[in-house]
Amino acid sequence: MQFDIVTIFPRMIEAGLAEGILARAIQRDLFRVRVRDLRDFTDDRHRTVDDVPYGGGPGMVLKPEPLFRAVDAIRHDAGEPQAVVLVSPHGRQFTQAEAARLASLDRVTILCGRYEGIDDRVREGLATEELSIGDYVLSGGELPALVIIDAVARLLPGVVGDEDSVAGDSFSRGLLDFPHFTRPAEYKDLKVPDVLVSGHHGEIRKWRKRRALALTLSRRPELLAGAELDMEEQEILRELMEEQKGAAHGRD
Ligand code: 9D3
Repeated sequence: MQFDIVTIFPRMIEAGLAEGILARAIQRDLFRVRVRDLRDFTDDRHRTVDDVPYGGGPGMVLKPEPLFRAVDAIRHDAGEPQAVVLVSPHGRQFTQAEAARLASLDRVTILCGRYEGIDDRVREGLATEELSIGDYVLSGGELPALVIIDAVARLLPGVVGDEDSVAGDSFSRGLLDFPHFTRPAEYKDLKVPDVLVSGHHGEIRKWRKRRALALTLSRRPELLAGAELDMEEQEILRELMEEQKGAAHGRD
């Protein structure tokens, strides 16, 4: 898989890919990221990427021509991208399902905005989709692009060493994770649950299921609608919901 990223801050993208699992995967050529500096596609001496908005108002708007030319260069070097993602606060919310969809493609281009906005013809005539990473205001699209690359790359074969850990990932299964512990078994009066220390693998598996389900039920109950639960998990969930009901009655 290859990502092509268009940005006025290439070093922000490079810095985000220089450490950890993603850096290692790139070194091993498990996926590629080519970062394009938007200013390389300007045609004036000052390498101008923005201009004042038509109709007036505060702030500057990214000009369309450098972005169209950057994607032309990507097409020329690597062929037609299967997705041209405009990262923008107006986009559809990026989720684990969107990550899985993008991970099935082999060429994804991401356009990062800055300033107050981007000339809307980029959305209309260049991007194939628009994605947001959540409802908060950031200074630009570079961090969202890194978030998308990270979530997508983790789904590519070999990127995360332990495939089981990807399959078991909270949002892949549609549940929050169970609590984790390591040694020592007791620290500052805080104890690791006995069952985990016991070595009874059947009991441990069941405890983890119960804790993952209980946490999901209390913090993110809406996730349960889409979760894939085995028979044992369905049974545990019924028990937890009964306990909750019991507690609710006890309150009044
Ligand atoms: C002052 C301009 N803003 C009005 C509230 C609009 C605006 C434009 C551009 C706000 C933020 C940005 C920069 N953000 C992104 O490009 C962005 C983003 C985000 O801010 N939050 C969540 N996901 C994303 S994806 C791209």
